[in-house]
Amino acid sequence: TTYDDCWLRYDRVEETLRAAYRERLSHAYVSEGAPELGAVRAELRRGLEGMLGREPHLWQHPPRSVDSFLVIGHPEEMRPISETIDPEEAWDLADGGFLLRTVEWEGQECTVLTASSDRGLVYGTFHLLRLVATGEPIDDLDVCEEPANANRIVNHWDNPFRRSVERGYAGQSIFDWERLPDLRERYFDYARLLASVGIDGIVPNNVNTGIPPRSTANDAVAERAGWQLLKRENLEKLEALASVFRRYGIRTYLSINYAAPIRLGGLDTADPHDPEVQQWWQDKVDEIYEIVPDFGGFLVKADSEGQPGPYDYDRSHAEGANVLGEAFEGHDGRVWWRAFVYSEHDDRAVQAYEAFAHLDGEFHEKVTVQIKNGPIDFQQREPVSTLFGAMPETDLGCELQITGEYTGQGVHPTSHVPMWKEVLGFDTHADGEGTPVKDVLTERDGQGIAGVGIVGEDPNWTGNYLLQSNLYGFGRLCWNPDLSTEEITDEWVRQTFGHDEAVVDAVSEILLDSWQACIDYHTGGIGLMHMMYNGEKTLENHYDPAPWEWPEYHGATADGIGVDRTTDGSGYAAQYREPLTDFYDDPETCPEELLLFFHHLPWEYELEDGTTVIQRLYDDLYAGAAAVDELRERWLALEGQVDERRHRHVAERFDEHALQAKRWRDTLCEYFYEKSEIPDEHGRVPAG
Ligand code: BDP
Repeated sequence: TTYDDCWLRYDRVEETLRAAYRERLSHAYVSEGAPELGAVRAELRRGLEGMLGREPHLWQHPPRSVDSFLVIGHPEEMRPISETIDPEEAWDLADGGFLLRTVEWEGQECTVLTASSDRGLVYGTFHLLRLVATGEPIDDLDVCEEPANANRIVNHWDNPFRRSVERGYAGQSIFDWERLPDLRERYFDYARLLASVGIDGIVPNNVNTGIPPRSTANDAVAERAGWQLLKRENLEKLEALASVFRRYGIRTYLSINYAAPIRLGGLDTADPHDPEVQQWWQDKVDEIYEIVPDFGGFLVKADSEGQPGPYDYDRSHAEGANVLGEAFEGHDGRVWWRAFVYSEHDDRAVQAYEAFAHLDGEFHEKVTVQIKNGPIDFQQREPVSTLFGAMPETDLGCELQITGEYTGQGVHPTSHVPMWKEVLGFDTHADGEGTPVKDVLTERDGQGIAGVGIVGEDPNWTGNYLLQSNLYGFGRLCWNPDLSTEEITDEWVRQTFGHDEAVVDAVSEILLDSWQACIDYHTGGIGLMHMMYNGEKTLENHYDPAPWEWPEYHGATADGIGVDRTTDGSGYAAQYREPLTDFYDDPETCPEELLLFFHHLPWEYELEDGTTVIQRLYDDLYAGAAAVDELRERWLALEGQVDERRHRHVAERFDEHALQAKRWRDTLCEYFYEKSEIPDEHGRVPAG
């Protein structure tokens, strides 16, 4: 292919291991039936041929002349399965779960893969192939896996027809609506990548379905914006796309525009209380299911950044969402309603909670409220959104950003995995101590995790080869939030770069250290954020430093820095459950990494180790830029050990990364010096 295989390279496994795998996997008896099973057979052929040097022999009955074989099918379906595994075990698993077990059957050794859903068999197949790719033994398997999160969705911010990707840094959109229903090879490969890590849904179009805010798009372009995917001719295109993803157990969704009853339906209102509007949505949803029978549902950005919504009719977000939720009654799909809504409050951190928390219990059962991980906007590090602890009666979903809008975009190889671990592990205290976000998200079937997509048309999919690890890690964590960052990173590196220990160590260390470095040079490590350049109109860059642009987010003045978000300040801290409020309210107990998010402190306020705030900021900014130099050195040292194409590509990005980290360091140091008039103890600021 002309583009990269990412972690599905299926490189030949070391000769010493090959025989053992061949013994077990050269013969496979695979159920025929659902389209997913075609995907299973195709993947087995491709994976095993690559890794073991020959395609497996596929049987339609148990092979008799061999000592050992692989068998894949539903419980009770085939004798080597029904006679060795209690079907209840498989039926009891969550949708997508599977069992992978070594058993003896009529004198033969069988590797059995069984699941109650076709999707589960797809996941189990990828799991087995991953074991081979990572060099794990498979002679005595006893694996029982099921997804922790019921929904694991990628939200593409792709603008259909124009093929641009909002916050995409890897080229244009892979989805070619002009040509659909014609299919591209790339759809199949993308579906394989997603299914291999357990993703079960995609929203192929941007949440900005109207003319994107601040865009200079003319009317002709606006006519082609995402809202019009609800037209019948486009739904037929959607079904073509869905037919590919369905083979891999992935359901297709749509971002919709709240004013669609007006724009498409010719009504003069989109008021959710209007019976004609209700009927219009009902008819539209029914029509979609006629065309796309496994349609996943709607994603909605309403009353946010220029998009229409229920506020236009003085209705609440619950009233707004429920008209859509009702339209999904009787269908196997639902509405993902984003909580990314601003309000009147001066402090942006306070706003989403203000708009949503009081609506707990009012949402229709077919509605999920999708909350960004933090209260601001996908910053390098944020406290966890207060909403996760505030809406026990509502199906909540968590929105993460796979693409690196604020973490170095397609250039800096910042791993988001440790950040996501921190978010999912955060104790909300919603139901007393020990109610982490990951548990809040897994109470009911209408919940889950959404990630803002990262892929584009670039040959490497993600802008920088190393950033493929974020798509991989996103899926793995949605499947199992208890996997450690180290485990996920190790799996990804081995499948992507092979098993040379020097390479595995170096690449893993680069990724494991990348997030802290990113925080340090972008913000210093004590809770500042949102100091990036926004740019003029359509040129929203979010990449370069510009701390003077949004002073309200860092609060630097002559006397100190940080924003008072305590109970007596903006009140954000008071939105948490106790004891979190007290904990954040007091600068003595507030964790240092979030200190300036919650507190405005004098420049010479002493931190625990005796350093002053201003000195710590200088030190962190310098440490961050130095860390990037070191990451770059580690990568450069791999020359000759990683193929030249990938090595050179990543090295070039590191050159730019190292410059950009210093640009951030110097811009921020200078700015903080101007405000504080306190020089660096080590003579670095002000510069020479
Ligand atoms: C911001 C992005 C903007 C998105 C918005 C959103 O800069 O492009 O449209 O979030 O999430 O982070 O809707």
